[in-house]
Amino acid sequence: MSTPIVSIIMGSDSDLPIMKEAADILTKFDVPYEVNIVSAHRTPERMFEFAKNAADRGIKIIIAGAGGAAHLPGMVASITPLPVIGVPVKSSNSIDGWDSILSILQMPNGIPVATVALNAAKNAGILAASMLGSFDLNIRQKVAAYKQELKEIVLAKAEALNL
Ligand code: RP5
Repeated sequence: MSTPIVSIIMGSDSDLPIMKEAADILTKFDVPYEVNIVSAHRTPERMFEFAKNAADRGIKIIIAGAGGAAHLPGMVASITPLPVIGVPVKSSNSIDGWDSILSILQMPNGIPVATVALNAAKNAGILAASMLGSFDLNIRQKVAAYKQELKEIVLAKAEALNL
């Protein structure tokens, strides 16, 4: 596989069933990615090393998912100059998901995290591909084709209603 340009990280392997959706859509777009577990609370030194080195390793965008007191995306964003897309995960320690959403969304001025909806790892992958597509025609065409697919699905459903 080619050198990864998107890094998908998550606080725990329990986030994987959700975060896998980011990997799956990046596979569809032929965007090389890596997947790893990096916990802000349980492995803070590992998180620091990851965030410090990601850009030098050739990573362009980080997708970070976490649940509950979801500090991973924001802390990684505070260390790396790369764009960070945050995925709030409704995890076993999450009250109702709002804790994860607000922990990732409500960043202080200066340290943004592009936060997608609860469990919306697929959208995080699409957003990452769209951002890369601004500079890579091949990826842009794949994202455009995907949107065309979505459009055709809706049009087919609308037509089916007009029997
Ligand atoms: C967060 O705590 C992780 O991102 C995960 O969503 C949640 C629960 O982790 P586990 O106890 O399942 O490992 O840090």
